[in-house]
Amino acid sequence: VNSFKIIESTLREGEQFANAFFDTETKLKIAKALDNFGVDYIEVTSPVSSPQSYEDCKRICQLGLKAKVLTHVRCNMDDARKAVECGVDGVDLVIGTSSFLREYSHGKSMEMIQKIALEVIEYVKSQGVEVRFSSEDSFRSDLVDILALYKAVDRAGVNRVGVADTVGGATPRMTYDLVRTLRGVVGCDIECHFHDDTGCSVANALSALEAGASHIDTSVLGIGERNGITPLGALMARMVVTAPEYVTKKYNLKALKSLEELVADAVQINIPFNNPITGFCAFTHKAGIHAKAILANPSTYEIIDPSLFGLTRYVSINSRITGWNAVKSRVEQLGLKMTDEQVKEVTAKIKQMADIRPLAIDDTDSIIRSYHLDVVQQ
Ligand code: HCA
Ligand code: CU
Repeated sequence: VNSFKIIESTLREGEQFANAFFDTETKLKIAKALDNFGVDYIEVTSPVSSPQSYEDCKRICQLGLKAKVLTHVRCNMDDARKAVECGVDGVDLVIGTSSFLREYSHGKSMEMIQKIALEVIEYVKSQGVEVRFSSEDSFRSDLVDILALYKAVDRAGVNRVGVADTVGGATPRMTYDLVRTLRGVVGCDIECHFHDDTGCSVANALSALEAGASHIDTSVLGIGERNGITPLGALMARMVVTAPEYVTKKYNLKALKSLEELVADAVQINIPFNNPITGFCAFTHKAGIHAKAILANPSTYEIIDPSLFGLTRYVSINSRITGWNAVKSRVEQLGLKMTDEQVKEVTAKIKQMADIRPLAIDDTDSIIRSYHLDVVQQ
């Protein structure tokens, strides 16, 4: 995989997050921040949802962003007309195709779905607007059914077809198989959307790309319906390793943290401690063995260079599992002079203290300073 596009859905899927309420000003701020980060597309809530959603969709279209603005609507003529009216660059059409959704949600047969889809696609295209067609709950839909449907919409000239793991039950292997098969059936681009109910949303995104998908849906911090979808930051972490040249050139990685803080703030959540890249300890090294190697060469225990994201690593010496090489580096940072023997001795003191209680950085620094005062300077 050496390239892919992001359909950023914080302003659509993200609005389905339990805590989300975006006023107009917040939406505009998020849209601009996403644009500054360099996402290819920004997907916003359907203008049919509410009068304010309609106004906001229009406003975002008028911002003149580099990113294309999409809205996400049900696959019917009324919704499609409203979407086009707002001035979007593209319309993402969606309809449920699993037997669950056909039976319990909209009640349409596959023949009906196809007929409506072709009509709506033709209309959107006739307006000079990009169009994507996606089945909802693709992984629990009948394979033969959806392949026939995708083939028909591809022939009708859609820009992309979409595969959605609406309930988050797909595995990387299932994803690979489905996308690979679909790749053999349609000529257009393939977009994928993965919910994270079973923790596979990032792995599935990579599998999809490996199988020939071109577009991945994300949201900032993964916010969305239930526990959300593929997080933008986690996907960046994955892809900066898989496709470093593409990712570092294309995206403004140094803006990731402030983008996440903006969204976290807007929906009143904290950035998770174990978040890829921006979690508070994502670049903290603790064990003595790790610290020694990291100080010699960061690649020993880091797959991602934090400086790519404008961040720095931190070597912790505040524990009983620290080692003298790490302590030596801290001694030097503090501008103190000690022999290796002395550093080893003060390391022993730190460990002794850390056996009794948790230490903060100030605690270890004062152990080092008082040792320096007492022993080194006599
Ligand atoms: C939903 C719709 C959707 C649509 C995905 C897509 C899903 O809220 O159920 O259009 O790509 O997860 O199926 O978000
Ligand atoms: Cu979704």
